[in-house]
Amino acid sequence: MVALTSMVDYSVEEGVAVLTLDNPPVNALSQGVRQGLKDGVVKALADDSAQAVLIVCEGRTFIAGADISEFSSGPMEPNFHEVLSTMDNSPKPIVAAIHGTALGGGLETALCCNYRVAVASAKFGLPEVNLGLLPGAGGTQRLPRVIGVEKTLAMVTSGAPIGAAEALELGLIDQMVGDDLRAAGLALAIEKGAEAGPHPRVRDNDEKLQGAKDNPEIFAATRKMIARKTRGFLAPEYNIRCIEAAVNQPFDEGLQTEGKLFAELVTGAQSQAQQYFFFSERQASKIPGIDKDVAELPITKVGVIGGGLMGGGISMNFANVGIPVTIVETNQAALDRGLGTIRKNYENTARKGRLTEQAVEQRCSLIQGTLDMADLADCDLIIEAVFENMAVKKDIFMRLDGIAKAGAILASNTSALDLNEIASVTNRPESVIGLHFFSPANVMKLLEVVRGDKTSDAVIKTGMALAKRIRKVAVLVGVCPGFVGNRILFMRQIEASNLALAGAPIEQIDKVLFDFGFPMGAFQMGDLAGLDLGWDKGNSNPTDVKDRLCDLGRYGQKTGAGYYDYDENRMPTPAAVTAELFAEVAATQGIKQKQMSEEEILDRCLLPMINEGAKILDEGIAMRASDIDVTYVYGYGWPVYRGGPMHYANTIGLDKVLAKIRHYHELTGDDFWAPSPLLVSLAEQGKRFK
Ligand code: 3H9
Repeated sequence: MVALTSMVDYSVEEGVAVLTLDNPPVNALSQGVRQGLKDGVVKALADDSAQAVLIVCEGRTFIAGADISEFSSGPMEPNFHEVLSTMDNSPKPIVAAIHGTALGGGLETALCCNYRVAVASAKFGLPEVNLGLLPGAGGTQRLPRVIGVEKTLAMVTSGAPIGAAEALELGLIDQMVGDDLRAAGLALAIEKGAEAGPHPRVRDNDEKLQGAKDNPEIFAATRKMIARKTRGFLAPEYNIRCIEAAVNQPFDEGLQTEGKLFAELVTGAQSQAQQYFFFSERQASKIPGIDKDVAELPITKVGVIGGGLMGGGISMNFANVGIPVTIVETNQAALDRGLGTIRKNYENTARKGRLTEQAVEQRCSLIQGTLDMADLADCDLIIEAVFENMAVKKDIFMRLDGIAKAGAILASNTSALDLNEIASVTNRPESVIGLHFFSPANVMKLLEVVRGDKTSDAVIKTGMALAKRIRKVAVLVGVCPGFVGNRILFMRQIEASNLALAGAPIEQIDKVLFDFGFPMGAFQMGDLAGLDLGWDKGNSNPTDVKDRLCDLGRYGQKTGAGYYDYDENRMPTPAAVTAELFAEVAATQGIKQKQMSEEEILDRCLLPMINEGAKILDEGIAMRASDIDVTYVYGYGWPVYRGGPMHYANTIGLDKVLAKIRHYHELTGDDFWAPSPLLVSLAEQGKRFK
């Protein structure tokens, strides 16, 4: 065995040059892997004792793609195209032996091999679109030649991988093999090495392109199908253009088109934001200061208090991964309603073909209901998910303290209340944690894990690990009103109302936010959440338009009217009454209404969020700026191609952000606009949020 580089070994076994890649954790195509692959193939071609080449990977996976961390450091030799071209032009057959995931550049590498074998659990995909990119090493030209244009379009625009069985059916792999992948790969390489060439090359076979040549409408159909989901993103469209090039241009020209479009994307702001976000998401799960020897607590049974929309959604997360749940309600009717809604949700998913009938039954059977809190005595984790009222929550935690077994975790789903106060009524504040799910809890990916003053490390570690188990992305935050997500959101909602008072129609404000990339604007979001949330009936504030709307029975979407009027399909139209109320309140406060530019609206909605984010960082409520960004993308629909509020601020430049905030501070004289000391200090030093 010869080490070609620190990441690639070369050996000859039974007439086959075996290139063994070892670049943990995912065998990304770092410089040492590219160099080793290229040198290995060149060496094998000159090696008379080798008649074929086998590429196989150590560790948990085949190559999972280009090394994303190298994109920002500029090109390093050897160029990946050069490596692939050496492979493509090899007269000796090359076999790829695949386990784990062959993703992005990994699949592109496999596509430059003459033969591919894989274990049954292997997955294949071109997920570059999720990084704001396209497969830039021939993937868009080669994959449609193997699996056809339609399937390729689906894969490159969604980024979703396919399994080995489907890959075999589509012709992407030649054989699905048993657990001894290396031996199976070697056997095929020995067999092919004995055959006279030339060996099949993907680039030479255009047969599967013919369908799309005859039916070019499939491109328009794809664009139409993904339009809503990919609004604002550049990469999906660029991927489609590359597949069009594969169909309409000769192979080498298609490669050039792909290269040109890749270069545009990789240096663009969207991909930079998405690459940043890829690492931010992974960083969020790392908690400095917790000893790695701290053991996680076992969670095998969960209790949920409250079977409403939130409690039901939370319960589904656990049932989905096979953890039994007991829901507690205060009366049978509420319990039946809650369990019924859960079943209906599962059945809807089954109707869309995403769940089998059997799975529906299995998941429903994991969710039991009770009216007796004492039934939670054997639960490892109990999550309280009742409405936001401190007295009610304290009462529940006091009772739970007497019921739950020793060591059980007591969690609150509060979205804004003081977790320490809740914990204080128990004799085990170290076992109390916040698990703030976002609505709908069975769909939204974010979980704010709230660390109380006394929460133990083991409980925090368990909370973070549990999130991963139920397929959520967790962000650890400290205690303050609204934690990270809602505290920042409050700022935007306040300023959106100020803008409406100052004369901007709410539909203009919402449109500016929608065009920025949010799924909906501030007022539509208010209507969705319900305007009566936090409204003190009979005690309305006459200068608060939200309260005034509630007085009129306009609680939001659920009553068919809120800031907007809604039709039976929940489509909003502007309501005269809302504009009149804003004008009336503005008049009583001496505010002169005027027209507003889109730029001013956007600045005034987003800058307070950034400023609050800086305060949150300064106070240590969030550990990192990137955690705030993860919260915003997964919890509040901040467009991932803009990275999150803190990344967005960095891209504008903190000096410019500060100048604008100071401008509004001076103009209004309102403390609301007082710049965060951290922002001031970073901006003055020419630094960025970290
Ligand atoms: C590409 O290939 C472009 C080409 O077309 C070429 C053009 C010229 N690079 O996710 P995990 C790290 S673009 C660098 O927690 P899992 C990750 O940061 C690429 N690092 O594990 C983490 O580090 P840490 C196309 C990478 O088991 C650790 O590995 N490919 C890369 O849940 C473990 O990651 C993709 O987009 C990378 N490519 O999931 C695939 N990948 O431990 C991206 C991972 O320090 N990767 N890391 O936090 C994935 O989807 C998942 O990582 C994977 C494993 C499914 C592979």
